[in-house]
Parts: sequence; C-alpha cells; structure tokens
Amino acid sequence: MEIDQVKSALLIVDVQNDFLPGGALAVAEGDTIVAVINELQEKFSFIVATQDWHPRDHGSFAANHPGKNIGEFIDLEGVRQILWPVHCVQGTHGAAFHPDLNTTKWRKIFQKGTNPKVDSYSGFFDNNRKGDTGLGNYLKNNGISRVFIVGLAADYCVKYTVLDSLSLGFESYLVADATKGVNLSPEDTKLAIKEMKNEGAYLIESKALF
Ligand code: VGL
Ligand code: ZN
Repeated sequence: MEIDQVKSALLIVDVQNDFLPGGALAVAEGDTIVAVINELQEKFSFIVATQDWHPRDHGSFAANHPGKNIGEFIDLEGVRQILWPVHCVQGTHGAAFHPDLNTTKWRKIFQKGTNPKVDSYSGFFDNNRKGDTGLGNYLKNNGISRVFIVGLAADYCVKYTVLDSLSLGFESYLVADATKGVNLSPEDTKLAIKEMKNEGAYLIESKALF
C-alpha cells in the first residue's frame, strides 16, 4: 500500500533493553524486530515512540509488595494489576532503547508508567484512563489520522496502544512482523491480535509497505 505521508505516523512502542533478550522482562525474539522497524522507518516521515519509564517505587513491581510474587495480581488503587519484575526504571540501561534502533528521525518520545500508583500499558493513557501522555492530541494536532504500530510487547503495551488508538478514532494498523509478545500464557499474542482485529485494527506485514 502507498503510505500517505501527510496523514500517516509510525508509532514505535517500547523497544527497550529490558523487553529484549537478556532484559528484565524479555520478549523472546524481541530483537528480531529491530531491523524490520529500522527498514520501516525509512518509509515514514512522521515517527514517534513510546518509552516505559518507571520510578523505582512503581506499584507494578512485585518487589515493591513484600510477600507477593511476579505474575500475581493485586488491586492497585482500584485497578487490577499483574505484578512484573523490576523493569524500565528511569535512567537505567534497561529503560534505554535498543542500541541498534535508529532514533534519529523521531519527532517526539512519549514516556509512560511514570506515576507509581498506576501502570500504563498504552502509549496514550494510564490503565485507569485518567493520565494522558498527550500522544493523541500530538498526533491530531499534526494532522495524523492513520497510525502504523510496531514494537513490544504485542500482548501488553502494543495491544493497549492499538485499542486506544482505535478508540481515539485513528485508522490503526498493526505490523505483524514488527511486534512480538511476552506470552505469559502461550496463546496471549494470538488472542491479543484477535481482539485488536475485532475492534477494527488492520493487520498487515511490513512487506506491504516496501
Ligand atoms: C510492558 C509489561 C509491563 C510492555 C510494559 O511494554 O509491553 N509490559 N510494562
Ligand atoms: Zn512497565
């Protein structure tokens, strides 16, 4: 398909060391999407990225809830929260973008998960939908109505970013070979993709854009 540069954005979600092999919350084969994303970036003039950016006392970390384990659920200020390993702590190597990821063309980076009392999977809103990163308005103010979403993890931050993108009225495309899932349960990525499609997202392969 032809990319309409005036109205299209490439949105790169959380391609950070902690979500890559060797990281604190590693996505299997997460590193294989970096080259695909770099190739895709050559095709877009409007590129933005999100960055998971937690304070060390973040409420989503199991380590901050004595007696609780990774993978357990808690109630975090009224929102159901799965507990994660400590990851993407502000200013650490784990929170940095993969060293091979080209960041030179990015217009802006939207950081999320900065409020210790609520998690933020989506690049647009906190999980309680109260906090807003400003990404939606930024895209709209720049005339963007079509968003191509790539990155990590397909079954968490990418999924919720796609769903919020749709809810804000953006025509939303998930580039299937430029995302990978954590798969805490083996079917999670499959189910996430199904849910995104049900809500109106288009699933494409990067080769459709080359
Ligand atoms: C993510 C879990 C916790 C993600 C972020 O980027 O998908 N997942 N924080
Ligand atoms: Zn996180």
